[in-house]
Amino acid sequence: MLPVFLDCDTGIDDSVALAYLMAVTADPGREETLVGVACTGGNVPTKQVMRNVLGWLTLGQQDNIPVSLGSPHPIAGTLMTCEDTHGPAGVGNAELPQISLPDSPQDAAEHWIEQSLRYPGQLIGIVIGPTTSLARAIRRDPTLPSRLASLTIMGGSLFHRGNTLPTTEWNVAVDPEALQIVLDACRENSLIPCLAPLDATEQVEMHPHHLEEITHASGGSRFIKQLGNALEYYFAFHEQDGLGYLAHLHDPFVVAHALTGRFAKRTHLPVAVELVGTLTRGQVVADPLGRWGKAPNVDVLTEADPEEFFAHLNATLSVWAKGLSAGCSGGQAASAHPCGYVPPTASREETAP
Ligand SMILES: [Ca+2]
Repeated sequence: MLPVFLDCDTGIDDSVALAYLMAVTADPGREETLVGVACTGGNVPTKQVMRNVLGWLTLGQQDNIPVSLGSPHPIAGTLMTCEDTHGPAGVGNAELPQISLPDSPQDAAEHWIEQSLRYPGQLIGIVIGPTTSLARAIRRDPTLPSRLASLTIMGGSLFHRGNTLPTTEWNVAVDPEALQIVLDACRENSLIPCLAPLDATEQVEMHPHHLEEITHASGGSRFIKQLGNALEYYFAFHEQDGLGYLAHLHDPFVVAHALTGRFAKRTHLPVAVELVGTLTRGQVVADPLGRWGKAPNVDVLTEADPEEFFAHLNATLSVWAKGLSAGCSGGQAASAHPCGYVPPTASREETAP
């Protein structure tokens, strides 16, 4: 078993990434297993991230996976969110089972520490939202990176325009200090994380035909229908942003690379986060010519192979979604849910709304 820990800010592309991880976990031919999900504020507020994660896990019949809640705020300042990109609830037009949050959810930073201690040297850590929760965990336990088998972070825009401000990518712009804390700790613990910037992830354009192919291959799966409802909102946002009727599928691409090492090339680079600039705060600055005199501290994703990735995503998602038991559809109260959802008693309890 290869334990995978996901930290996300769900989010439409996070939703696809979560579905991909559920599919991999359910596949007896794959060793990777999703052992926990940390919810970090970003695309939507932190509690809404958790509602979305619980909703998708329930719809995907994997509601036994432990889910934790991050801080409502980034390391510095106040949280910014982007409902214009991901929809009012963060999942576009998808209708998810409405799962009440537990009274006392596990803290996401504690969850990181706990899982790294449970699987020392084995845990595959993946962050597809701001690095707030991981940075908080590292502040409590600076040796945490030494216990990870690998760490992959979606973030930054190195030699490419930003998608938030002219030079900044969303995840880093939300919490610049957090990424610098993580990078510093990785250097101190001799861990070279993989950084997946927009340079690579924006090469991964999902077009409507990709979604149609997955929907068809899944035999009209209700899970994929809800995922499609989410993605159609994402297509429309990209079109409104002048990028065409398509969706940059950052997060599932990064997760698939983290698990397989495929679909992109890597290069070593020294990078650091701009924390001060009045126009560029949150920019990830790379030093390809070595002007800082510092050794490379990240493996950066460069050239992506989108079509190979989409073929893999289709094969992984459609087989799994087709096999989900019938009658599991979104938009229903958990108590009446036909998937057989039974609230766990340990870390996630049903509470009154
Ligand atoms: Ca995300």
